[in-house]
Amino acid sequence: MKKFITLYRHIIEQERKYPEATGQLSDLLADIALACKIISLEVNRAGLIDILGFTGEENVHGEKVKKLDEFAHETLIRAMEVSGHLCAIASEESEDFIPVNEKYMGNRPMSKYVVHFDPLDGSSNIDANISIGTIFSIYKRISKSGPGTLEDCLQKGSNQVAAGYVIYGSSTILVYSTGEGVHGFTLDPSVGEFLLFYENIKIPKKSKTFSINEGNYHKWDEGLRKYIDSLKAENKSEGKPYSARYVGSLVADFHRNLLYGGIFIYPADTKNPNGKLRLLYEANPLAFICEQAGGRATDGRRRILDIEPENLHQRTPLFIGSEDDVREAESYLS
Ligand code: P6P
Repeated sequence: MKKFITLYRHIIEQERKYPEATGQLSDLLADIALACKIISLEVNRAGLIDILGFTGEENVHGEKVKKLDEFAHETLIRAMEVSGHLCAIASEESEDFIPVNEKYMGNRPMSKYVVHFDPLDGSSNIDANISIGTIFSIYKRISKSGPGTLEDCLQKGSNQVAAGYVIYGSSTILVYSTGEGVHGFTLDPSVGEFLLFYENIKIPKKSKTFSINEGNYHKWDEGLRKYIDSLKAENKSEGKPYSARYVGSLVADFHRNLLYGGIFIYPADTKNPNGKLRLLYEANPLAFICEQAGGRATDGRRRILDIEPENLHQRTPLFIGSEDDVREAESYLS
């Protein structure tokens, strides 16, 4: 019989491992989980009352409809900013970072956390009922007090204190890590609780699955073309050919590979010299999770978590998943 552990209970248990913990991080994670429950409701209703896509339409309640990703963005901000634990927020939906207003600082000497998030990655897929997700990343601030600064937001991924994602699919799954392993929860909508389904997730060291958009084949580095060709060639001793699995929704592809093994690649190419995915709120949080689960995440050369960010929305090539597969891919690249 599985242990009946809610997300909040699990977070508190994690916090108890640190006697000096103030409980702020636990509170923040609970706020994010609350926001994602609300987003899950809206995403699952979207197909029914067709609130998808366009700003300015009216929904059945006669309310001005926001795009789902704008809705997710605002829901996350409203859930977190009042906690008094944040000094700054950076979102895929916002050009600049959002310094959290002094009035929410509470009576604490300083609100010590910064959060990055992609509120609804892959939202263009929802019309086809393909899983989409929220990705988040949490840092401690660098500045001493007052509203957060850009410097607080531009930290390398190895400074993360926590990261996670939520997948809105056949069920709503939340996966997170505070540096003590990777843990997965499933939302039970009947009670509104995320229940533990997988503690200490470990990604297989080697896999038989690759995820990449082969439509871009002719835009890739020659070494990458050779690597992908090698995965498709018959080679029984190396367990090849691999299976190709590509949903086109980062959290869905990543989550499947995390559980079953696999390598996900969004490389640089002649059209996207730095790749398509964003460092701060896509690559870094997933790289943190992947390494905590025993996997590897690089840009083809450098460890993702070592990359010093220069701007909030900078892109990076991403090779992430089973360690042996990522290393093999790196060996083919010039
Ligand atoms: P492509 C979705 O738009 C997204 O940002 C990720 O979720 C996904 O992995 C990637 O883009 C898919 O990009 O170019 O293969 O359609």
